[in-house]
Amino acid sequence: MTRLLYELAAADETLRFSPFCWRIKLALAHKNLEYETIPWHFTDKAAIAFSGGDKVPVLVDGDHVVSDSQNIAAYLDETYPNEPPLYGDEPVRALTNFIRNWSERVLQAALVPILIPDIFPQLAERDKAYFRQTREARLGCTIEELATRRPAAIATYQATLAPLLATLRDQKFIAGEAPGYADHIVFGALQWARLMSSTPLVEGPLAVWMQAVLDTYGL
Ligand SMILES: N[C@@H](CCC(=O)N[C@@H](CS)C(=O)NCC(=O)O)C(=O)O
Repeated sequence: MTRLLYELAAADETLRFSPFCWRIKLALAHKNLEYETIPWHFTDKAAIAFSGGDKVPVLVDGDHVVSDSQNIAAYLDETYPNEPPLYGDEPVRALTNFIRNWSERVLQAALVPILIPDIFPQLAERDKAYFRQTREARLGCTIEELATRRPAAIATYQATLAPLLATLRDQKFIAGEAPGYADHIVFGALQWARLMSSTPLVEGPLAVWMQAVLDTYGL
């Protein structure tokens, strides 16, 4: 059986930059599950219509089709209980949920104004008009206006890193001695930054931690 993961790609299809897809790739590695990826572009909605959604990640695991990273993580824990847990039991599940909300609503939100202008030129040509229209509508300004605010956006992003940096001074991983799903989630956000930013955003202890996560899984 081939396990398939539909994953967001740039014009260069080796550039896979979705924070949500990265967390699932690490989750699959954590679960010792092999998979193949299918590069997907923002406007390839028809290619994932079978999932009932219009976003990636989408996991096809035999007869099971699961979309949304949250659903996929829950599915993996339910389906592969003998592999290391992602969410696991309370209170890890509850604390990981806090990390997910922080990562999406604070960290990723701080990265959006920095990365949108950097992502745009790297997209496949067929995605560019869609990306501009949807992101400008969401942000209420043009991509070019956003780019002029980069220094302030970087200062905000740096400030959001304080709790993460303090945590990684005390412990090797967010989940403790070994990476857990909380690490996968935050890794995904910073991998998005690392891959797409035109200036370095992930350095020092953060880069060391990211490498330690990758090394754990032999990636
Ligand atoms: N809540 C979803 C979010 C997934 C998501 O936003 N994926 C983005 C790529 S990072 C996407 O597919 N966007 C398609 C679009 O904007 O049209 C999850 O956790 O999987």
